[in-house]
Amino acid sequence: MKICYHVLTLLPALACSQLLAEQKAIIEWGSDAYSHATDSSASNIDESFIFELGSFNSSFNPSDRSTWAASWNSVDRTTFNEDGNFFQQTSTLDQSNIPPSQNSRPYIWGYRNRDGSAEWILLSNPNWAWPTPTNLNLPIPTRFLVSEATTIETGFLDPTSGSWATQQAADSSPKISLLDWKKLYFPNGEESEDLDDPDGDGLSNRLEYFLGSNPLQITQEQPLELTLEKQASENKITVKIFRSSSAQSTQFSIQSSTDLKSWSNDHQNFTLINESPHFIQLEWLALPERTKYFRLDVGD
Ligand SMILES: [Ca+2]
Repeated sequence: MKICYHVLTLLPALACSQLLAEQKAIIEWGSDAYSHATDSSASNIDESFIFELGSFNSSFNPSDRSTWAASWNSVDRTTFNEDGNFFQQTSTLDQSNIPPSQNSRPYIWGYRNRDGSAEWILLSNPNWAWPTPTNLNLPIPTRFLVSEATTIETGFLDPTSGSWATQQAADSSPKISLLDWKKLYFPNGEESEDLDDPDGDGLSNRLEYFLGSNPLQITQEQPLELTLEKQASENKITVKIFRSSSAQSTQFSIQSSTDLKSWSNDHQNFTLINESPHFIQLEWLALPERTKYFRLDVGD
């Protein structure tokens, strides 16, 4: 009330904005439970899939998939519930998070958060609409449902049977920040620091984010794949580092040790030989040593 009074006195036009700032729009979005949802290899979609509600800005060109991620404005996201075979989220929009391009239609973009290939479904309906800054009063309930989508930019949807599937796609899945990624797994502001390891698998939250693994479920896969090829006078050490295509650019380095106590940064000795959004492969021609341990250090 103090703010309203202050604004009313000095700048009457802004008083309305202040009042509107208190309005909120509620959007329920998702898929029907127990729908038949599969990936492009006809395997059931699992919790490695993330679904986002958002819109594209004006540079969105449906025929150029490589630009999609850069044009994407994410409003909210959720993971797929593989027990019930659905995803569902209730998002609250106010002045702070209405998509910047209000004329752009809402889209639901589903993608696999960890895999050797990009899998997407991107769908919408011309009747779906965002609230506007001057009218946040959407009908209650406002629902954007997969079963009602009519525009499929990639993926498949069969409204008659309720089936839908993701599709192989060019590789530019949306990026997610470490902070937003943590909100997915610790939604109610639960404390979990970047270096915490709530599932006790030896991988910190920051490393799980880098790998695209679930921080609440023990990860079996090793983040590093190490091979040694003995040559005449030197050893060829190859390191393959797996990473999530959804993680934003993250600093990492390879460290080595001969006693597991003192570690030195060996990153500068490695040469990049292969790279994809899902892995990095490096090589080092090193002088033979008896035993050497390697570890991956992921920074901020
Ligand atoms: Ca962990």
